[in-house]
Amino acid sequence: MATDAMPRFPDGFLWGVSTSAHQIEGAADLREPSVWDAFTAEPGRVKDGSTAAVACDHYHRYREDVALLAGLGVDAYRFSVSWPRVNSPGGLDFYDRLVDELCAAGVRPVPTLFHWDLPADLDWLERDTAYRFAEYVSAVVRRLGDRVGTWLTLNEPAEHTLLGHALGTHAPGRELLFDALPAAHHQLLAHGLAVRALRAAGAGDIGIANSHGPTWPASDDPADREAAEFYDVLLNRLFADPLLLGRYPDGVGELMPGDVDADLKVIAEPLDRYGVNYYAPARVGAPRGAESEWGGVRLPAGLPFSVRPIEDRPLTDFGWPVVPEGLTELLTGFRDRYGDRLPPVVITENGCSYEGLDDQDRIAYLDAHVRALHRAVEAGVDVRGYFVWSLLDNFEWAEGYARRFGLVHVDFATRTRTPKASYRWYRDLLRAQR
Ligand code: IFM
Repeated sequence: MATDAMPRFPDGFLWGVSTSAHQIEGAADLREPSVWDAFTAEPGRVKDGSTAAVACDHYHRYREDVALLAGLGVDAYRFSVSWPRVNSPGGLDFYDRLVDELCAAGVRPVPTLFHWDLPADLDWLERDTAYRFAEYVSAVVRRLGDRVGTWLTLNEPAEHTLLGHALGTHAPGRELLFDALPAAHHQLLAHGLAVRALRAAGAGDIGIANSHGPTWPASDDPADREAAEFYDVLLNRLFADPLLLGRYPDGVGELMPGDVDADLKVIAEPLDRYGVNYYAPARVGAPRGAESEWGGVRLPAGLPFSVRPIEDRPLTDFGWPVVPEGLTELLTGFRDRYGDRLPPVVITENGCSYEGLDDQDRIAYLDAHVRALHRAVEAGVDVRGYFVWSLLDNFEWAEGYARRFGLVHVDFATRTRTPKASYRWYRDLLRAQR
């Protein structure tokens, strides 16, 4: 970890932490099922065989968690609203209580309206799901809009499409490869319809949380460069170009269903902020006729690219390379690519999985990434906030409880919360920034 003082961020910079409903709430008996409940019930889907039925039991312990946020001194808390819970009697009451508690603690609520827990009877391959999403969003903003000023529509539609619909390692477990693209289009359409619904209700500060990372060609060989460009289109541009430029990258629009040009007008509704979830870059080369590995996920041999290891870098417990300068590269690259079409950026997720209460590795990771973020600010990127993933250790999807991303340790037998060394480090960083 660097020992020199952390540089100051601009006045008004928003410091926060993130979580998501399915990963922390529990109280599954008090909501309708989501696609994740059905998925985790299938043997072998989640590595440790666990479910999120209780998770951190945040539903019952939210007051304790808001007290942890207040102790941390964050300006804002990014959580997600569970669509299946909102569909259940009394479901919105929970978010009403949570938002009241946050406001009383002086923490700005920043809800994400979809973080992968689709109601079990819905399907992103169906266009109608986008319209159902907008109805649900209208119900949420009607109830919470008097206290919530900042909204995020979707979390990481790229991963939800790739892992959930193309590769089948996440819910709903489909293995459609490129036939999964309609699920991406319908999520993007849902995003645009949600922006319209939020604006109609008077909301003024709207964004999305998209995951992005630089793509590094494995070599200068034209075949590696071409493969890396393909990957960049698939993971980055497919989800940013329609929002920011109002068009799909060349060759992609033809693969999408419906009246794509008309839909793009909805998808490109202007945004007030652009949320970026950053974890690591990817090194990508030409296919090698064999499986490759992407962040712990097996990629089939038939893809037009292969993901290669990033060597000579420390790895997190998840096996993800630690590359802080990738964040600076990503943000300056986005500024160059999208120019004044890029709204002010907020880092809506950044973090790492490590074991232990004295989590010096996490402190080093976060310290280096916050400095890398500052370099992007110095380079002229308009960055307005940074959210650590995550407040609590939680249900890490197909990994179950084996990956710990929290600033606060959760004992999953007792649900006892214990702040880690990184919690105190982040608290001290925020105090010094004030
Ligand atoms: O836990 C996830 C989160 O739900 C979405 N972004 C990445 C995190 C770490 O894998």
